[in-house]
Amino acid sequence: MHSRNMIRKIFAIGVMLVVSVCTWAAHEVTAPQNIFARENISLNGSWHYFADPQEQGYYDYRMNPVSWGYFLNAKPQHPSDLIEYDFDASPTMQIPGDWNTQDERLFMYEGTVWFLKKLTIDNGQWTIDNSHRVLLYFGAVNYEAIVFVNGKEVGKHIGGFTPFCFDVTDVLCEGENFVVVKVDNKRHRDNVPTRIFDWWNYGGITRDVLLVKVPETYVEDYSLEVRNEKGKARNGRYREICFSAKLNNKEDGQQVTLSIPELKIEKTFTTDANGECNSKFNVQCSKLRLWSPDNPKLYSVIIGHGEERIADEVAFRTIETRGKEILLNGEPIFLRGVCVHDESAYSNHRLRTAAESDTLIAWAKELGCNFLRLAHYPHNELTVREAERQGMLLWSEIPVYWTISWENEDTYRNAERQLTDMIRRDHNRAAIIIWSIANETPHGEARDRFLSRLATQARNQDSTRLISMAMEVLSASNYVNRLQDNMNKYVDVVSFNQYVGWYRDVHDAPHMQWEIPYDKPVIVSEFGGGAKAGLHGDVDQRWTEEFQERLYRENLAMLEKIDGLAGTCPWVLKDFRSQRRLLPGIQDFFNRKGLYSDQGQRKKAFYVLQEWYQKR
Ligand code: GCB
Repeated sequence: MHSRNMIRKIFAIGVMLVVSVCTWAAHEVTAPQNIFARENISLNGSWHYFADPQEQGYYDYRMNPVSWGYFLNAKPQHPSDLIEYDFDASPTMQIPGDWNTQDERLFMYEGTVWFLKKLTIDNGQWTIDNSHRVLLYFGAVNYEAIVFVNGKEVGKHIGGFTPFCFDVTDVLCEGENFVVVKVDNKRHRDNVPTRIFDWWNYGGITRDVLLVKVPETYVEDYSLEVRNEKGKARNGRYREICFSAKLNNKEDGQQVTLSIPELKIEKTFTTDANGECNSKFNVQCSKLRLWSPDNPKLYSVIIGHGEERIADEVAFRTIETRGKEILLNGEPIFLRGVCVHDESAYSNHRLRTAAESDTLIAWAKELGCNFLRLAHYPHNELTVREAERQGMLLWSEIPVYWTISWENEDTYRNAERQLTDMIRRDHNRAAIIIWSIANETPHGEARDRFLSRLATQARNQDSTRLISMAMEVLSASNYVNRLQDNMNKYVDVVSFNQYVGWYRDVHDAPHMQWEIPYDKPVIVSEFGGGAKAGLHGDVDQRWTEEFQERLYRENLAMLEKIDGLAGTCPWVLKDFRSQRRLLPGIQDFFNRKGLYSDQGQRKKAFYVLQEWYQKR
């Protein structure tokens, strides 16, 4: 064994010599706002891969990390050389994409898979000079990613649904380069989410990969928000627009420009010693069209700094609560919602394209929705942008789900990082009105400490949106349900999940009473039951469309009576894959609570909800 390791080490040194023409100083950087608007080369497409269940490309037989690991992409230099992997001879899969649905051997696989992509940097096509940086961006990798460029580790990331980025300027070479990613989606007790969750644990590089070229100093982040109407200015009522921008370097005296041609706004701001500018200006109400589901008005904006021109489309709207009401642009709104997972219709894989987002949004619109609960983790940015274009309000959530390790500080840090990255990516998306910090978590002191810290973070990072979480109701007596949660004081909207008719007898529905002792709007963030599309029978026969249809009738009649009901989000838009759903012939690894089947068949309950939403 020892001599084997020696031989490997010699190869490793050889490969390292080849790649050592580059100097290493790669590091993680904050993913820039609006990444797709930056100059970039897409690394999407076909990547070589192979599974490595024992992680022998990373650890030796004593479980110590090895220097000759598969990240070197080593090749035999001599016929007697021993190298037990070969990326080039291994199959390819499409990235972005999960491995479970691209290779049937990996359908249930949870472990390590190695990926390789080669890229050629042609200096004529893409000059890398001293005045620019090159960033390697991943939209999401589930769950742990260790990234190597030309054999050198550039960084590690945990968390399956948020973007991350490395500065790889000093690791890239002109000519041939290779990126290797070790992806591991094993579940662990202390992860976020933890070991158990009711959706498919899609592994892989599931969202876009880009090589991004930015100036040495660039606009890392910016935000545009509108405030409520203000008193009379000379030309009538006006609204305040707040603009802020932040450079990646703390450079003062830098000029940042903002242009909104349709509003005839051209402004220049100067950064302070933190490399930031924060400013406010007035726009007449009569000129500004606010965004709403009925009128999803977007404005083209351009943020400028030096040679940079970052084009975006932004919307202006306000969201707030008044007593038990939710106000959009100052007017009460009822949220006609539905929950959805980030999984494509028809082919049931981790969603990859805007067209796949469109299908889900179109299905929700058919149902009469103006609101989607993006469960239970940040969804693809494409969905958020499509929803905004199409006037769909959104709830966006982090996967603090069920039984997180509340006492573990690393688990907390992980959750907070996911929250921060979700907010950072999407804080310019007016469609998102609610940040949700958790789903169905068990009451207790440690959990309260954990969640109150998260809520405070969410509030500090974004004071312009509502905060909520899907809570659980406690039975006070047989038919009396009381929502009593210490987290009440941290949320703007009280939301809870309940499954009368599925996990509790449907005949209880007419007798149920809901005690919600808070002067806040209420959203029922989940209710529903399963049905296999096309299975018909008696209303008392579980899994039939008739059973689900009655369950919806009973639930809607029951929920209508809730004081302060401001929205409903039944579970769920379409049937989705879940390893928890085993019943052969019925579930076959699908949670069947969809109002649509995964193939788009509308179940009978769809029409019950559609009719109810038409009246709301
Ligand atoms: C819930 C969870 C959701 C599950 C659902 C179910 O309460 O929040 O993730 O999929 O119930 O189908 O049981």
